[in-house]
Amino acid sequence: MIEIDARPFAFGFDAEHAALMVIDMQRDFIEPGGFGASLGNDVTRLQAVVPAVRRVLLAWRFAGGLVVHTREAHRPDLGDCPPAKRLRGAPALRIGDPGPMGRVLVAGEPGCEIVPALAPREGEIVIDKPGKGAFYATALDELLRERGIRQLVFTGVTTEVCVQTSMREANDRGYECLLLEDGTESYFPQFKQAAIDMMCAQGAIVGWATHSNRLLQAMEHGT
Ligand code: C5J
Repeated sequence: MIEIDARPFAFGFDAEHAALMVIDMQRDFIEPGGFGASLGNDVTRLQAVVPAVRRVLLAWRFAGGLVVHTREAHRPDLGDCPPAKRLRGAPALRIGDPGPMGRVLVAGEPGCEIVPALAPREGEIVIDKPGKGAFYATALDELLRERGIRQLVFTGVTTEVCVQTSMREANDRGYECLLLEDGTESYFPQFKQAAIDMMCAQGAIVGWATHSNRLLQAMEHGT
């Protein structure tokens, strides 16, 4: 167990039983022409965290740890996309519509893929999830439990939507969750800050937050 300086207090990192979560680092959220942009968002904010996530991903792979990537991805027939989700709001492109990177958030389409800098490697778990949370309607919990995972280190986008929802789901299932503040981003800086503050409040009611350098230092030196 290694103590990592974190909010709201030190996180006891247990590398043997920890997995790295890379949430929805998909072209549809991060690149121009995708779902995020179709909702009127500035995607460059999200692009800025790719290097920090990559540094952690490479270190995690080097250490031989379990990596889990998620994608917000629907079946081509959209049978797993409730109308309440597809018809929400007035985006320029809805889920399933053809766009510059193929059908929006549909499995197998170019926009649904993870950005090349973070592309999954053989042996890493890739979870396609129809909801915002990584545990809803997926086999994630079983996959983690059968590998003895008890702690999850979170990176990815967006902080207050899929990252926060997944962290809350994980916390309710008994996992200890550590969020890397510089490895997550939102289209709205105030929402990122508020989401992290809320999750760390009340004695880490949902989890802990730290900077990726502190995790990397702990992984490298055990301090
Ligand atoms: C959103 C996500 N924001 N991955 N998805 O719709 O956060």
